[in-house]
Formats: sequence, C-alpha cells, structure tokens
Amino acid sequence: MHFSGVTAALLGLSCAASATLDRRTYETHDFFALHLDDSTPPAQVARLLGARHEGQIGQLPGHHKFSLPRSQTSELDTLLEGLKARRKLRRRSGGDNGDGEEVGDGLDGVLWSQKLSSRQRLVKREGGDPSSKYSQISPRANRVEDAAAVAARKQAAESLAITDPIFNEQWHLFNTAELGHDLNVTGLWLEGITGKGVISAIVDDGLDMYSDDLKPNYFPKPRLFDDKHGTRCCGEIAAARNDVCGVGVAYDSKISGIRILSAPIDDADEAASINYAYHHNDIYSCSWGPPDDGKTMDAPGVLIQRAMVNGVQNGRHGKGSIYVFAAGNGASSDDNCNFDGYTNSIYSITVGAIDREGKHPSYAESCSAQMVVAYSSGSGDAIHTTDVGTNKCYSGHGGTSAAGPLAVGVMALALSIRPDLTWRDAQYLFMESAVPVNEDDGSWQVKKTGRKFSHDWGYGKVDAYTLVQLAKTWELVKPQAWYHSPWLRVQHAIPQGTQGLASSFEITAEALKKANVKRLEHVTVTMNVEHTRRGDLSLEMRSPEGIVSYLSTTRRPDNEREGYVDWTFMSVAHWGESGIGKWTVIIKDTNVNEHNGTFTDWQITLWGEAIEADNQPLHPFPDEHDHDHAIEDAIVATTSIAAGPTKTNEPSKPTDHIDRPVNAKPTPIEDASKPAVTTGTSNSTDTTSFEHFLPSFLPTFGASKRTQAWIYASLVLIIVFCLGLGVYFQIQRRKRIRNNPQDDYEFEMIQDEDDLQALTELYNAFAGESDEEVFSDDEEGPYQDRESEDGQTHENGEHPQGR
Ligand SMILES: *C1O[C@H](CO)[C@@H](O)[C@H](O)[C@H]1NC(C)=O
Ligand SMILES: *[C@@H]1O[C@H](CO)[C@@H](O)[C@H](O)[C@H]1NC(C)=O
Ligand SMILES: *[C@@H]1O[C@H](CO)[C@@H](O)[C@H](O)[C@H]1NC(C)=O
Repeated sequence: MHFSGVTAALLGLSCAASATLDRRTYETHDFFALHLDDSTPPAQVARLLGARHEGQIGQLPGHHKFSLPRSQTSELDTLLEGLKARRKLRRRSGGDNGDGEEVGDGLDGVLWSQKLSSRQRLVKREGGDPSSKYSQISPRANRVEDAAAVAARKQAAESLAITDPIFNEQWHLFNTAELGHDLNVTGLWLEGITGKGVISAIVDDGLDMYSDDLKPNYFPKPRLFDDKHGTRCCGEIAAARNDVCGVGVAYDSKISGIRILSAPIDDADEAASINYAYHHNDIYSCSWGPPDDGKTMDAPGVLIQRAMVNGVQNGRHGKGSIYVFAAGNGASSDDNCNFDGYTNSIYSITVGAIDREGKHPSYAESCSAQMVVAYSSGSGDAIHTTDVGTNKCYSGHGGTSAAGPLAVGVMALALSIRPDLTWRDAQYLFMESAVPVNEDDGSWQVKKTGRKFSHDWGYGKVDAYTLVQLAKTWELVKPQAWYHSPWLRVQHAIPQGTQGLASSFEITAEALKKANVKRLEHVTVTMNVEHTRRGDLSLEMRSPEGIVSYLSTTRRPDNEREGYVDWTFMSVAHWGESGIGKWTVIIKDTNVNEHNGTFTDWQITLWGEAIEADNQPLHPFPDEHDHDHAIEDAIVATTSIAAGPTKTNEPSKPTDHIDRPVNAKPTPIEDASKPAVTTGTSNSTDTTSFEHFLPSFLPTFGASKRTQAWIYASLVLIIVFCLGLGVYFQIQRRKRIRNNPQDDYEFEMIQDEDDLQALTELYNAFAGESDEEVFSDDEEGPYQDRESEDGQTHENGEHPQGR
C-alpha cells in the first residue's frame, strides 16, 4: 500500500473508468432526482424522458439521479413543473397515498422530483489554512504544570506504551496544568477500552492516507492537496499509538474519509455521502455547515433530510448512524446554531467548544440545540493533532471543528464496548454523562430531574470516563415516539420593544398517551413569521415545567427581508420533562425601528421515548409538503402580549450572563398584561379572505370555498401539466430523431493528465465505491458493503480550475 500501490490504483481507476466514465458535468448537463414507487423502474422513466439514469442516490430506496444535456434545460424545467403540478393534483384528489387519478403515461410512479444544482454551500468550521483566526494562537508561556499530574501522565503513558512524541502536548487528553480540563480518557485506555472495531467516517475535505499516524487505522483514499482539515479531525479521533505525533481519543478505532467539501456538490452527492457504507461507518463526524456569518439561515434539502432519517433508521443494521456536528464558529457575528438546519436537526448531536481554561471561546455559538461541549482552541492554545504529511503534526487545530471529533472519539470508545447502542442511546449518554462547568455563570437552568442545561454549554462538557462507565450498564431506550400539535394560528402584529407576543398551547396527558410518548427528548417548533428584518427577532419557548429555550436570538448582520418561513427550531433543553401542560412561545422584536412584522402561526412537536415499544412505527421520511397547511385549518391559539425575560443576543462569554434568568420562576405571562388578541379555540373566525377567492361568474359546485379553490386550482394545473408534457414529448421525439446516440456523452474518453486528475478526485470525492476495490490489497480489507452498488459514478460537476 505504498507508492506502487497508488500507481496501480490510478491505473486501475483509469481502466475501470474507460468503461463507465462519462464526464457528465454541470457544464454540459442538467441533473435531476426522482423518487419512484416500487413498480416504476428507473430505466423505464429514463427511456420515457430521453434522459440518462445515473443511478440510485446512495442508500435511499427508490431515489434516482438522472441527467439530460444542457441544451434541453427548458424542457426539463417544463417537465419538472408538470410533475409537481400533477402530484399536487393527486394529493388533493386522492390524499397523500396517491390514490388520485392516474394519467397513465408511465410517470404516475414519480412520487417526488427535484432539479439538482451543484454549489459549494457548506464551509468548514475552521479555516483550513494557517492564517485562520482559529489557528492564530499566541501560546501562553507561563502555564505551571502540576508535578503530581505530570508524574501520573508519565505513568499512564508507560503502562500504555505510549511513546508518541507530542502526547505530552495533548492537554485535551491529559491536562497537567489546568487540572481536570481534559477528556478524562486515560483511565479507559488502562481498562483496555481504545475503540477497537468502531469506524468513524470523517465527512470533510478528505484525509491524508500517507500520514504514518493515520495509516494504521485508515480506510484508504488518495490524498488531495487541501485535505488538512479532515486529516486534523481524524488525528483527534484515531491517530495511532506509535512514534508519530500524538494519539487519538480512540486510538485503536478506524477512520474513513468521505470527501464533500473540496468542490461544489449537489444534494444527491451529499445525501449519498452521509449514508455512505452506513452499516460499516458507525459515526459520521461533520465539522462543517452553512456559513457562520450571522445572516445565513440554511437547512438541508429534502433529499439530505431523508438521507439523515434513513441513516438513523437503517444505518448500522437498524441501530442508527450517529451524526456528530460542530456547533459553529459564528458567535462573534451573532450566529446561533438554531439557524443551521444540520446542527438543529434532532438526528445530529451538536457539539460546542470549551477551552483549556474552561472558558467559552469567543467564536463558539450557543443555542438550545447544543447538547454538549468538548475542548478546543482558546486561552492561548489549541488542539495538538496530526497534520498532512507523513510525519507532520499540528498544534493549532481549533474552532468547534476541533471539538466535534473529540466527542466522536469518545462515542467510538463507548460503541467499542456497547455496539448495540442506538443513535438515541448515544444522545442520552452524552447528556447524562456531561459535566456542568462554570455553574455560577448565570447560564444554567435546573430541571426537575436535577439535571442542568445551559445554552452556552449544553448539558456540560464531555467526560469520556463517565460516559463509558455509564454505557457499560446502559439500558437501551424504547423506540422514538412523537406528538405533533395542530397548527396554531396567531396572526397578530409583533409589538416592538421589550414586550413580546406570547402564544400558548396546552398539551394534555391524554394526547401524549395517545401519541405513545412517555417522556421528552427533543422539542421542535416550526413557525411562520413575516417580518421586514429577520435579525430583529428573537424567540423563546417556555415549557410547562418552566424551563426556557431561547430558540432564536437577534442577529446584527441579518437584514433578510423575511421572517421565519416554515423554519423548524429545536431544543434539547426539555429532555426528560413530561411535556404535559402549557407550552408558550414568545416572539420579540426588540429593535425599535421601521421594521416590523406579524407572527402568523406555529406548530410544536414533542419527540420522546415510547410508552409501548411494540407497534411504535418509525417516523415517515420528511417530505416537502410536511408543513403544508391552510391558515384556516390552524386552530386559534391563546395569545397575549407578554413582558418576560429576554435573551436577545449576548456574546457567549460567561460574564455576559448577569441579566439572564437563572432558574427563574417563569414570569406569569397572562398576568404580565392584558390579553391582546383572542382567547379560545374557535376555528372559523376569519374566512373572509376565502369568500372572495373566486370571481362571481364561476360556478361554485355547491362546495365549500376551500373545495372550490382546490377544484379551480386543480383544473389550471391539469391544463398546465398537459400542455407542458405535450411540448416536452414533442421536443424529445425531435431530439431522438436528430441525435445520433453515439454523440450523447455515453463514453467520453479521458483526454489528458488534467482529466485523469479530475477523475481521481471524482471517484475519491463523493462516496465513490470503485476506489475501495482498487485499494483492496489493504490488509484490513475494503468495505464489504456492496449491497446497493449499482456501478454509478458520483458526478460532482467540479471544475478542476483553481485547484
Ligand atoms: C371548527 O369548526 C368546525 C365546523 O365549523 C366545528 O365542528 C369544530 O368544532 C370547530 N373546532 C374547534 C376547535 O372549535
Ligand atoms: C476521571 O476518571 C477517573 C478514573 O480514571 C475518575 O476516578 C475521576 O473521577 C475522573 N475525573 C474527573 C475530574 O471526573
Ligand atoms: C408596520 O409599520 C407600518 C408603518 O408604520 C404600518 O403601516 C404597519 O401596519 C405595521 N405592520 C405591522 C404588522 O405592525
């Protein structure tokens, strides 16, 4: 597996490629994704559309990628519009199960469609280059080491035969200066718990297979010039115990690299990546996300959301893939991890940062979705780990990027002794074992269970020893159950200033029992707010138990002229509560200015552990229509103007928490002021907008206003769709006659060095399967997961320029 192996690999690639390669890129082609029902073969659809079937999308059953030459863009757009319109129609006439009318043209089995686009949407949560602000460390020279601790570390290293040259610099593993500020992991190693048999996938910019520190624990992928970030993250998790650099937290565990950050990719590539080899990869370490600029509010698309649900439901043979995400580095730009659809997903474990002196680093974002913190840069030091190069180390790894992989390493240790833990057990273990820090900084709320939660620290810092001891005897939790409230209608202007607009909903014991929910885990709130400046808004949620989640905070850079559109916020702060009683959300517009808005409606979902494990179904895959609702169907929520505590945006420093509520008894919202709007649950108060929906000369069919609306909208859609499809097939027919199939990019050959280079990256980059094969001389063997292989290439549309 050295140089000759790699050469052979490249040759192998180019040979294999001559048969399957086509350099279809976004420059020459459009790509689209379809979800097909079981009875609709993708080949048939491809034939019908004159498109090329590019293959199944990762592990998503029934989801396929297709391509068409760029010259047919407008026809493709027409087609996709038509498919959408027709599904809308069927949903209305026959419900979600698609029992509506069929057109019978062979496309009735298309359940979902989306045009794909290739872009570089995600950023690393650390500048990968040495000029990064997280790497600019002015080392503190005057740290005083504790003699007894130094002796204890020496003894541990000797017992464990650790001779790695920078082990003594790895304060995050054993801190001899700030005692207790480390992962507390050496006791586990002494018990022989080192991560054997567990594989962590680093979803990043690739990693360096030539590093002598990673090679022993590594599923090979060729190295690329910008793969420093992934390499450093890998080193933290699984750097080998040898004479190179330091050791990883789980130094006998394995790592694999899934490369997504080096070039533009589309949602299908990303979906495939996070399900890649998902029976083998146990943990997916993700130190990236949408830009942390304090103005981006971005969530993964439906395809990626589905892949995540697919991962937790089917990965690891049904135990569930464990996704760990870095919380984000945007705190100094007022960013908050609830504006990021990856970190605020219930399927991910969000890890923030704490520095070696126990302080909250200025970059580290806070939010109600943050579960724990782990060590990273700050107070004049950073994480010391492996770097790109055969024997190269790095002492400036930082940002929340560096914190996430430490939590991954700890979970790898736990899984090595308890491979049966589910994705939710992993979350419980982090939460139950986390150690609260800086408990008097005013950021902590105490729950009835005695457990404490802080938006800055989550449930506390990760302690490897405590977590793994707990894992040893951990009783697996019952399946996940959930309760969705109805949509709750507010439709009221948001006052400016310190007063907020409060809206409440009562959840009864019966409702939760009926939903099979025993106790809470995550709580999500989806909401619609219209506002002319999003950054002015802040949102808090109060549980029946009086625990407050700050779901969103004000953001100075966020000038977006819209409020929250079907955005789902998440909180882990209510974990363990019963959920029974009144839930209140309070939205505020604390910037008194010309920008104002209206709180339209909201929906709350309580996720938790099932009462009865039997008969609890899995949650359906997310759908683009999950939040569809007519405002008339929303029940009118109890709404009032409330004073109440405010967390707008305070920089995340412990000293900034003085005016934060600490275990404060909740301000009685109703008492705070007079009720401003309606109280009650009537649902027919405001139908005037619909009275005038139809011009009077049109027949009403004696149906209700809403039904009339559906009927007319449906008719329009049918007409549009039929026209569109007609045009499309007409054009297709002409194309097929005109085009010689040989010209259709089926077998474009590699022209030169540059193409070969691009090819290598292409195969390596996006969960490509083929390189596993060519590297199979590795003694660990390649992944054996061949179940869903379909020989597809993972096209990423990247342009080799500038690399
Ligand atoms: C909503 O309206 C319908 C029909 O007007 C009525 O039967 C139902 O009880 C109402 N629901 C509520 C919650 O008031
Ligand atoms: C760290 O682990 C040891 C066992 O090795 C345990 O006794 C100790 O309490 C832990 N230290 C802290 C600070 O939690
Ligand atoms: C916002 O302000 C404008 C101008 O002062 C006013 O006309 C409008 O009614 C306000 N809208 C809301 C929702 O408060």
